[in-house]
Formats: sequence, C-alpha cells, structure tokens
Amino acid sequence: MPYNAANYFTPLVRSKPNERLTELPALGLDADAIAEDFKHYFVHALGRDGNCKSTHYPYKALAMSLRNRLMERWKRTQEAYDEASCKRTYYLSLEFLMGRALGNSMLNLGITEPATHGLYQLGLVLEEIAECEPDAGLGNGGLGRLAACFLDSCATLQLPVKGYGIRYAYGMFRQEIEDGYQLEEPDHWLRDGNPWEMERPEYKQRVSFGGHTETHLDNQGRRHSSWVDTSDVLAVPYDSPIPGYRNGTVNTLRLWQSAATDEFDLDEFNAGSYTEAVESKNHAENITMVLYPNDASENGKELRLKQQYFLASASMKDVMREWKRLRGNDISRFAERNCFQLNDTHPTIAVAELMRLLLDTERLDWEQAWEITRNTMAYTNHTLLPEALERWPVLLFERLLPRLLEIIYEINARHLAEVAARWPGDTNRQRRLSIIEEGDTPQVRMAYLAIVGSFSVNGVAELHSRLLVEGLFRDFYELWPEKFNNKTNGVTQRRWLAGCNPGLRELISEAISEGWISDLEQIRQIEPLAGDSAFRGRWHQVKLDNKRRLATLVKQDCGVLFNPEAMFDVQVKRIHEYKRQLLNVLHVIHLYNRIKAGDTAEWTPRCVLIGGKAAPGYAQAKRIIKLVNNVARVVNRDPAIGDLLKVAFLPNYRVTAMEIICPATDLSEQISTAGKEASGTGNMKFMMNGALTIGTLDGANIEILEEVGDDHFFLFGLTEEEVVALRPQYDPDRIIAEDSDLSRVMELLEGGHFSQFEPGIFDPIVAAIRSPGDPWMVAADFDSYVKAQQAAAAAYRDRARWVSSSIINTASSGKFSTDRTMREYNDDIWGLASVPALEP
Ligand code: 26Q
Repeated sequence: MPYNAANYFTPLVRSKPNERLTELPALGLDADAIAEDFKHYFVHALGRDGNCKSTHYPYKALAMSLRNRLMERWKRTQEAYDEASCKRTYYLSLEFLMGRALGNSMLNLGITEPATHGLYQLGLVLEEIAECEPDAGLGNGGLGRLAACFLDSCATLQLPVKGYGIRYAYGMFRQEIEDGYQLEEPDHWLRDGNPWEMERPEYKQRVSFGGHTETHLDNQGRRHSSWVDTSDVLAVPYDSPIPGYRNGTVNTLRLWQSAATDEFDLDEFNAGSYTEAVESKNHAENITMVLYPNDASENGKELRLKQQYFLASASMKDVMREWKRLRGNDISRFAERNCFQLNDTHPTIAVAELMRLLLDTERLDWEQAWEITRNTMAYTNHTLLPEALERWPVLLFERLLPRLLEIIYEINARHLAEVAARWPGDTNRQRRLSIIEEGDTPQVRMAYLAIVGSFSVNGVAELHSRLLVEGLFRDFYELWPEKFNNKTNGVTQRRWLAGCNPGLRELISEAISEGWISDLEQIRQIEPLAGDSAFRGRWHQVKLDNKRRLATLVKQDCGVLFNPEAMFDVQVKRIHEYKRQLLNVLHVIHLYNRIKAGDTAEWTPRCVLIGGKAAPGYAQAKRIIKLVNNVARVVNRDPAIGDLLKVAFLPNYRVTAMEIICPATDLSEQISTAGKEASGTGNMKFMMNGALTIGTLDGANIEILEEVGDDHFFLFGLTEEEVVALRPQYDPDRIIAEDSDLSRVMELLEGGHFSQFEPGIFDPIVAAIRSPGDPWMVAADFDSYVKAQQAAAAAYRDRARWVSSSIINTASSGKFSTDRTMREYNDDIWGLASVPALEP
C-alpha cells in the first residue's frame, strides 16, 4: 500500500483550522522550478539516480511535481466553495472514463511548454515519459467518457460540481485479437500505483446490505422503520483533482472503494473459522473489483446491484456529513443547496436511499422527505433501446435491500394514487405507469423510479429527447410535461482538440488567438480561411502529419501499411449491431469487388480503420469483429488490391487511442440505424478535428449536419420515421435481389470467401442481414450508403474542396463543447453560482 499520511495521523482536535500548518509558498510554474521539483522527487522520494533506465520513475516524479501544484489550487477551491456556502451538484455515475491525466493536467495548469523544456534540460523527452501512464478506463464508452468531459468543463466554468463514482480495481478489459477473435485480458491499471489519487480514510462510510426491517412506535406514537441485522461494508474514498483550464480551480472526483469492516469476522473468527472469516472479507472487497464491461444492461446480476447501491449510499451519506459540518443538523433546506445528477438509471437507487436517510435517520415525515428528494434529483437518459432499460427482480431487492424495497413500494403507492386521481378508473394507465412491473417475476423499473423521484428528466440530443417523450416515456410526459428537457451532449475541446492535436491547435491559435480553448464558439472565426489556399495548405499538412502518426500505430498494432495520402475512413466505437459496423464491412467488400472487376477509373485510395470492444457475452458483436479481421486479411493480402484499399481492425480501442485517431481521420463513420443512437460523441471529436462525417439522421448527427450544412456532410439512409414505417413490410431478400452490388457482396459472404477454412462461421451474420425482422435494417440502407461513399470519394479527390470542408467542419463545431452543455445543465437544472478559487 502506498504511504499515506492520513493513515498515520490521529485527527487534531481544534476550534479553528491551523493555518500555520498549511500555509506554504506557491510553487513556481517555470521550467526551472518544475525541473527542481522533479529532481527532488526522482532522487529523494523515489530513490533513483542517473542509471535509471525505466521511464516509469520519471513519470512518477513528474506526476508528483504536478500534483503538488494542483494540491494548492485544490485546497483554495474547496475553501472558496465552503466560504461561499454555495449550492453544489454531485454527478453520480457508475463510470468515469478519464484516460490519462498527465497531459491534461499540464494543459490546464498552462505548463506544457515549461515542463517540456525543464525535462529536456535533464535529457528527458516528455512524450516518452507520458507513455508510461495507463488509461483510467473506468467506463465502457460514451456515457463514461461524457462524465469525464463534464467534469473538465465544470472545473473550467468554476462550477461547484463533484463527481462520485467507483474505484474499480479492474477497469474496462484490454482487448487482444487472436486469429481474428477478441480475447479479454484484465486491466490491472493500479498495479504500479496511481499518483493522482489521494486516499481519504477519514471520510469512510458504512454501507449496509441484507438483514430485515422492523417497525416501532416512538414516544409521540409515530411509526418508524429500522433496518437491522445487516451485513455492512466500508466505503473508502479516493479523491482525484479535476483542474479547470488556467483558472486556479480544482474540483474533485471522489471514487469509492469497498473494504471489510473491522469487525467483519469477529464471530466467525472467534469460533475458529479463520478461512470463512477471510472469505467474508473477500465478499466485501469484491464489490468494487471490476467494471461490468457491457454497455447495455446486464440484467439481474446481484453484484452489479450491489455496486449501484454501494455508490449511492456512500455518496448520499458523504453529502449529508458535509451538510452537517457546514450547516448543522437542520436538514429542511437541503434541496436548496444540493442537486444530484443521475448518469442514466445506474445510480437511481439514490432516490430511495436519500428517502431512507431522511426518514429513518433524520426522522422527517414522508411528505417533507419526499419534497426534499424530489427537488434534489435529476435524471439523464442515454438510451432508447428497450433491452438496455434497467429492471431488477423484486426478489433480489427484497433479499439485498429490504428497507429500500419498502420505500420503493410506498413511493409507487403514492405515485399510483396520484395517477388514479388524475385519470379515475384508467387501470391500464396505472399498470403502464407503475414502478413495479407485474408478472411471473415482478421487477423494479429503474427508469420509472428515476422519473418519479426527480424534478428533471433529460435526453442527450434533440431527436433522442423528442423520441423519449413520444415513445418510451410518453405516459410520464402526459403526467409531468414540465419535467422533460433536452441537453445535447458535447466533448471537451481541451482534451479533444487542444491536447490531442497540437499541430491544429497552433495553426488555429495563430489565426484567431487562443480564446477558443475556453470559448469554442470563437472557432467560427476560422471559417473564412477555408477560402485561403495558403491556410488550406498548412491545414492539409497538419492532417498529413497526424495521419503519419496514426499509420505508425496501425503498422505497429495491426501489421497493416496505411498510405497517409489515402483517405482515412474510420469507425471506432463499441461494437454493437445498432451501430452497424456490419454495414461498413459490406461496403468494404463492395469496394473489393469493384477493384477485382477492374472498375477503378477515378479511384480514391482508401484506408478503412475499425476499432472497438464487444461485450464479452455478445456473440454476434464478436462475430462482427472476426468478420472485419477476415475481410482485412483477404483484402490486404491480395496483390490485385494493392494500395487502392487497405483494411485494419485496431485492437484495444480506448481514450488514448482516440487521441491519436481523431486528429488523423478524414471520414468519420456515424452510421447507426436512425432512432437508435441516443447522441454519439465520437462524431463530435472527429468533426472538431476536421473530419467530414458520413452519417444517418440519428442522434447528434442531425445537429452536426445543421451546424455544418449539407455541402460538408455525407448524408444517407432512412429517417427514423421511415424506419418505423418500413418495419412491417421489410423484405431484405428482395432488396438484395434487386441490388446487383449487394447481391455480389452477399455471394462472397455466403460462398465462404472470407471464411475459407472456417466453414459456416458467418452464417448467423448472413441470417441477420436476410431476416425480415432485422431490427437494424442493414440491407435497407446499403444502396444509399454506397452512393454517399461514392460522393465522399469524389470529394476527396478535389483537395481544395475537401480541405475547405474540413476547415468548415472544425469551424462549425462550436456547439459541441461540453462547456455549452454544462452551461445549459446549470441554467435549466442546477442553478449553481460560479465560484472562483481563493486568491493565493
Ligand atoms: C447497466 C446495467 C448493468 C450492466 C451494465 C449497464 C450499462 C452500462 C453502460 C448500460 C449502459 C451503459 C452505457 C451506455 C452508453 O454509453 N450510452 C451512450 O451514451 C452516450 C452519452 O450520452 C451517447 O452519446 C450514446 O449515444 C449512448 O449510446
């Protein structure tokens, strides 16, 4: 265990903070000061010398030097929040996909250049050192990365927002490809320690499971419940600093780790059951062992529900403790000063947990507790897929969280009474609106609990928010129209342009100065430069350099040679049928057919890159990965194809890979079946970095198209309404028969051309495409997709036109900053004041 002062100090009992203990001179931000500090850590703290060959220790020493500089700002930010006595928001999320922290800390502290120089003077190369840092991969994909971008923007806007999550010992699995198949390897990201986090054992909380409930009357004759005979675990917080962009603010991400209570084993221990005692310790520690690697809910897994309650309970109690520290025991005005934003339904049990604390611990009556809870919670939905809506069996709840189930029943009874009063006799409506789904195995519908228990419900793009109130949540919309709103997603331009694309950052800043880094709307100012051929030349050169860098990675990780002059056509995201990587592959096979048939007049050489992880239990998604790899092998080995077409599957797609990929992409593939992708955020990263999008009218693509204009976007495919209308008479066999290109593609697939020594492995893929019930309607959009791809290829051959479109895409990306998204959350939902950190 790393040394941690907090473990060894007993708390000092004082009437006021001891300032003599904590007043320190500010640390310098120049190259010399950083280099001095670096040496101090390298030699004195880590005990290394000039013979040290590994880059790990230099990384650690640099991280420690930066951490000190963050620490003083962190303390002043928290003091400013306390002094302002301001309202705060807590972002509750089972996932925070942070990636690396080093480059981002330097960028936001404004010391990238001095740190680079300081290390250079010591004979060290920053880029090499930075490569040592493992990704903090505590998330699956979009939802987890969105949480990370939100934190960056809140710190930059100086909003008092704290992230609460879980410190998984194992994050998202590492993906290896063997013989074309995905293998999952554990991601032990904490093995070499984590210099960015601070353990805070003094703020540990106790979380209960199991047991049963009892009711009793108090001396005023009021009925109370208590939850007894529980098995408890400890939640130990680890804090990481979240620096704002050059503004002195440092916010907090607090991640909880589970641990056994001290008395965990006493009974069994004393009874001589040593191993059983240690086993129960194991059970406690298992809760935060591993991130569930599926991005659509895995229903009914007990440990997952435990994770959710563990996060919710520890966080609620933590906020209560802070309330009492700052404001004493009167909890009645709690809602005026606190807001919880629920990142999807995963932390929704927080609704019932807050009720439990207010009722059973604070002894409020139901009406008052409910008023507070309902004015405190806000829920964000991230999916329309019905299979991804969380439901938990009532029986599991009863065993694991009996008191919470009682509370949910009571919430539901009162909710249904309200429905009955509004629509007397409409029992069907009551059944539809019930938080409890009746049936053979009754279930708790978490989304309904979230809606009933919150004052705000939002979707993540305009289309998605509209479809929510027209479909999935229609009945609730009729009941409470004022709760529903849209907050279109974004990404932080600090990491996703300034940090990952230094070439473009310099070019843009030289033209319009650096204001865009904290105000992305300013990037519109580069639009006129699309008409400036010298500027276009430099823009093209930056893209080319970035493509060389990506080509090196592809060579290294896939053994495939990408020519940087070719069009880089990229689809990276989780592998899922609705995202239609399969449609992309069908197009690749079609291009292969054209080359083999000699149909190559006016050809645009193309390098197709596909990457992403499949949930370990999602067989069809894994088969699609295998298909991509098999098609790549056939195409890349065929001398007749040469440089006209290359295909690669990039293993282990993650935040750090995207930082190399998006600056190098020409064409961004956003090709989900309309109505299925809630928003997408990769689409925004690509656009910001000057890629053109080929995409459907889905999620935020629609808003991207609106911003950039249809001259600079390759639109194809059915609309959401057309998808719905076509469904009853969808006939893929006919579509295939009537499309000679698609027929030839299917012939190769069905004839085993890509599975020569593995007969039949792609049969389920063929069957899915040919099924009239294909939910993703791959065949329906094929022809339109091929035509859009042709338009893209033609556009790429006209370099002036392409580069100009590329510039216009970046120039039009202002809306897609999470700074804008966070302003909207704050204006419409949170109502926080911006609070600057105290002056040094
Ligand atoms: C739930 C229960 C049990 C196990 C796993 C899960 C689970 C985990 C992760 C369910 C869903 C997720 C992740 C969903 C997700 O990433 N959704 C994406 O969110 C992005 C940010 O809003 C959107 O841009 C994407 O469109 C959406 O797919």
